[in-house]
Amino acid sequence: MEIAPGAHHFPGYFELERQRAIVGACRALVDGAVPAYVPTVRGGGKMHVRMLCLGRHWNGQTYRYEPTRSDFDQLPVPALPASFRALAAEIAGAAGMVLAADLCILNYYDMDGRMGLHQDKDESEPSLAAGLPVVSISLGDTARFLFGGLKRRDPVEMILLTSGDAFVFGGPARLRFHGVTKILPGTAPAELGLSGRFNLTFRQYEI
Ligand SMILES: O=C(O)CCC(=O)C(=O)O
Repeated sequence: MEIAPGAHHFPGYFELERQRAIVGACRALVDGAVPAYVPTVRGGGKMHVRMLCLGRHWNGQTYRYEPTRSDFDQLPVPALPASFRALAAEIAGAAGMVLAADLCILNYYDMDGRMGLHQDKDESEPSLAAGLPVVSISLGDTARFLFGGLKRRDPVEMILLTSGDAFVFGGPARLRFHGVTKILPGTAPAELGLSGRFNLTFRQYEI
């Protein structure tokens, strides 16, 4: 479903078994040797998610990507699993786009999780100029996702992202503002045994 030029929502893209496999991988990663953490951003505020970057680390102080978590614990960023990279390519292809993801931001939202309206614009200039898409996968509790325009004050559309949904924004939609206002507790499929929500966003820094 193309909701705007370059923006595609795929409700229920992943059936339950695939969701379960991805959730298992996410759980192992966020509680792994290099665990997810709550970033402190510029100005000192804490984000309302637990974040783990794969492939490249997004530094919440500099808003730049780097190989080690220099804003937190100095650990090297874990690799982006090949299976994750393949998921991103598959979904981008379903939207008629190409993505060789070299990084993923994996966020866990608890029932109070949220993310303010923002643009994803910290990838390289050539990547942004080419409109290489952001590919997003939602698992677990439903999120109220806001999708706006190219200016912060443009009108926003509210979209419910439920477990198994994929969302892609590239080309003319690549720099649209977006955010998450609310997690709807208890809405995850019981079979996942997950309270809260995982969201994976794949991006390609390098062209
Ligand atoms: O959780 C979501 O659906 C959006 C995540 C997001 O905006 C981001 O990681 O930049």
